[in-house]
Amino acid sequence: MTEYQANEQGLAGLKLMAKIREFERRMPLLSEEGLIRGSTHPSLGMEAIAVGVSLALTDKDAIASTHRGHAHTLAKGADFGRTMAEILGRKDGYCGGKGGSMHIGVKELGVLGTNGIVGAGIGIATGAALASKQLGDGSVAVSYFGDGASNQGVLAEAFNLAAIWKLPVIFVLENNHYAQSASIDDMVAQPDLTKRGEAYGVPSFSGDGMNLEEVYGLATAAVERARAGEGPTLLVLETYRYLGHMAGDTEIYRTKEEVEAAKSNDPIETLLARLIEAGVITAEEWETTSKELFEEVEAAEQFARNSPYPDVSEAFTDVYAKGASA
Ligand SMILES: Cc1ncc(C[n+]2csc(CCOP(=O)(O)OP(=O)(O)O)c2C)c(N)n1
Repeated sequence: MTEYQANEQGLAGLKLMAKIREFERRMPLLSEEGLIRGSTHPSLGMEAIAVGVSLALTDKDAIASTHRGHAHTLAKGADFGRTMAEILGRKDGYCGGKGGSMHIGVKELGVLGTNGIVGAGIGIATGAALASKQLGDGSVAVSYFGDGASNQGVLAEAFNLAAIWKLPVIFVLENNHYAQSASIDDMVAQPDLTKRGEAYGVPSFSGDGMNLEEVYGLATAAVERARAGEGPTLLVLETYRYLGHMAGDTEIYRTKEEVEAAKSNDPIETLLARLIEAGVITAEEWETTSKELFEEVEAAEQFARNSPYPDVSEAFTDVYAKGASA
């Protein structure tokens, strides 16, 4: 039993993970209903990374997310209703419904955007860290990216610049072992991905991405290093996505047994068991609490459903920066 998991902070993390999971569980259902245009990429099973990293950050810190970025955005403090509205393309969404699932930005929370271009956030976060260093505002930037994205060329340039300039950036590699249908075993010859960081002089650590406390501990240390001017850190976190890559994924590239085995190490269930054992919450109390959390997500969904679509006259507003010519 560890100190973090067995206290109120652990309970707050548990609640946030459960609420995010309920939010994400609804994605395929909303897609089936035809309410989501294009695809969404839920991250059930991967909640401990988003929550554990976010708990180590403040509103002033920035994150650059991925195509699988709802959890990162929500964990950073985004409103569940406005996030859902954005995914459904509604006016009350953070980008007026024009960004959708893969382009949600929340400036006031430092959410620089989920991103449909695999690997793009690596460069964006490194740029944000360069800005932080030049402004001297003490903020750090986090780039979340997958094992697939780790093969993108941008990683080499960003890691190198971040290391030589000692930029306050944390590279969070979510290793869920698949890039769409491609297994990491077929895509990477060197399975130890921390070597990617070490090759560029970026201190690199691996950890259990299904364990909230472990993620929080690694992220906290990386944030401290960054704020102290010591430069970038790479965190390679082992995780698994329970659902397919997106709605309609036939999942022929993995077995049901493999998915079930991964679920036996579920981040929510294991933390709940520890909190119960430590007397922080009882099973009955959790039943009531989780019902309340689900009701909050239901309210967020209703808020989004009731929000109108943006007017067609809005199609070109907020698309270019003021003063720029099209
Ligand atoms: C530059 C680019 N190449 C390819 C794609 C198509 N694509 C979308 S998601 C994805 C897999 C990404 O895998 P990974 O980085 O491991 O993230 P995960 O989906 O596992 O979270 C691919 C290849 C894309 N969106 N952008």
